[in-house]
Amino acid sequence: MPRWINRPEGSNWGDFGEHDQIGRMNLLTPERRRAAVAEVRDGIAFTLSLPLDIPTIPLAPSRRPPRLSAAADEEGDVYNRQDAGGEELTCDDKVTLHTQHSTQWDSLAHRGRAFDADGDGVAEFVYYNGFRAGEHVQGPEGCDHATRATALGIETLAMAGVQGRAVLVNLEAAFGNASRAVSLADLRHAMDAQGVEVRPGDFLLLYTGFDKLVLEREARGDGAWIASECCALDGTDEALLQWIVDSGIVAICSDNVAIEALHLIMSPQPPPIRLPIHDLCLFRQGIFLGELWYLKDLAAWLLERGRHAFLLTAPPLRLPGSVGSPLTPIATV
Ligand code: UVW
Repeated sequence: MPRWINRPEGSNWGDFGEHDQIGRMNLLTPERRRAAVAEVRDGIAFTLSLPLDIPTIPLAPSRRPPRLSAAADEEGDVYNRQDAGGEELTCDDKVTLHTQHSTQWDSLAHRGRAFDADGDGVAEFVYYNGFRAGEHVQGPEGCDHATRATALGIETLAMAGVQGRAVLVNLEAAFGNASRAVSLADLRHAMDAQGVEVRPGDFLLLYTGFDKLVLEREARGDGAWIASECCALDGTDEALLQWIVDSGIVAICSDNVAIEALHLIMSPQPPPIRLPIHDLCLFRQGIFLGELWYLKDLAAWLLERGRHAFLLTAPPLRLPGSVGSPLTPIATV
């Protein structure tokens, strides 16, 4: 039995194969990776991750900073443990890690919805390419609330070789860091002003200045609500959604919290699709989303030189069954 016979309007389900789990990442071909390497001119590398324990006060109630502790065996904690000779030491640790707390990839199992994929007249809960909640994305089960995405887990992205040409659009330079829902007209305005050329297979990075707000909040030590500050994409702009489809980009990554403006889910009467960019990208098109990246230094360097393209290397953890992953992306310019 095929998993689906109906696909959502505006989706590409099946275009990359019946069992595809990496969506638009399929557009990242060897030729495009070679072209990406040609963008490296100065050989300077930028680390695009926040420290993963930032924010110390979470931006989402279900997400917490990592908790490190010592690994243990029958003799107790393996931490500063002296070997038998007494001259050598060993440390092993373990971590409770909320995979989407800080700099992260969302996997394609991060957002799904009710849709009548099997055509029986009743909607069922499905993810990209018709993989089902409860069957392919399982959990929580058992006393430890174990979960597992047996399809669309983040390991599928890890195996895709996440390295290619990326372009950065500096929305902070174009519009400042006040709250703004960025339309296609806004995005085009910023891209034209900065000479940004987007090609199929590209990673689209949007710099908003939100990383600076996160770090300033850390320095102040408060939990001020900042999630709606700075630029974020306007998911209600149908022209913007169509541009994302037509552009051939494989991912959208930003220093902000959700890529898209959150006013929809915070309105008293949210529309049926509360996060339209997440719906388009993760559910319908298989376009990966990267959030809370640290882009400040790269954005400043590119702006100063009138550049926008570079080589991005950004694999997630190869953590089978996870629906998201922290990462330490590298931009090489
Ligand atoms: C939001 O916080 C709304 O986005 P995500 O779940 O993708 O982090």
